[in-house]
Amino acid sequence: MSDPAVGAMPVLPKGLTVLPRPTQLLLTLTSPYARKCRMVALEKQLQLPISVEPPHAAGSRVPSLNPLAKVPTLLLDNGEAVHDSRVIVDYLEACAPQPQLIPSDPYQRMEVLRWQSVADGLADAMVLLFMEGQRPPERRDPAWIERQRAKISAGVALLEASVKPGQFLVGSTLTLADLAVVAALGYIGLRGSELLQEAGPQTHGWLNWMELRPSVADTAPPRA
Ligand SMILES: N[C@@H](CCC(=O)N[C@@H](CS)C(=O)NCC(=O)O)C(=O)O
Repeated sequence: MSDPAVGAMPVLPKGLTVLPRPTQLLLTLTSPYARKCRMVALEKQLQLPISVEPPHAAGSRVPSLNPLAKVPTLLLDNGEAVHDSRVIVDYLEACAPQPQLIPSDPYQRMEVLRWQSVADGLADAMVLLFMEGQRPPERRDPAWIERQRAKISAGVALLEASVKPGQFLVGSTLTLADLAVVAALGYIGLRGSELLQEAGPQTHGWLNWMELRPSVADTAPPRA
């Protein structure tokens, strides 16, 4: 099957756009990286079916599709898999350029991708903290835990100095930066709510404001 040009992508009656290749996003509902991809798809009104497949669950297709055995993994109709979340959002942006979430201007583009890097790094630190917390208490490493907590505290402090309720992080429109930061803060709230409490009024106000967006509200991680 040959790919139709992006401009020729059919628009579904509901206003949803289909990707050039029918796809399925393999994920867990708590993954902040997967949530980022889902928010991007929703903002672009892309039809993106999901399949909940924890990488290490029996029967999960993820390990056979992604050598890193991580979610999100985007499965294309030709059997190819796209990973990780940064590559997936870049692909979604290329397939559906509107609304533009990664600016063309080189400086703004760098700013957006730098925020994505901070946000994903915060999520990485929170994942490591969570996994450390799953180990028996006597096998936990306090210095390692402290190092991850310090990264989260520094990131949260940077956000407190950078966000303002009612304002996007880069430029005057929504970008991937905002969605990546929402995903990271949402995951910190889920797994380490005391660390999110450390965030100041600007961050909480900004998060409340972002949560008014359907793409953000509709992808909130389920509480265990
Ligand atoms: N850098 C990756 C991170 C993905 C990741 O770490 N996903 C976690 C779930 S939140 C995972 O699949 N972990 C399973 C494992 O590491 O084996 C991305 O942006 O997609």
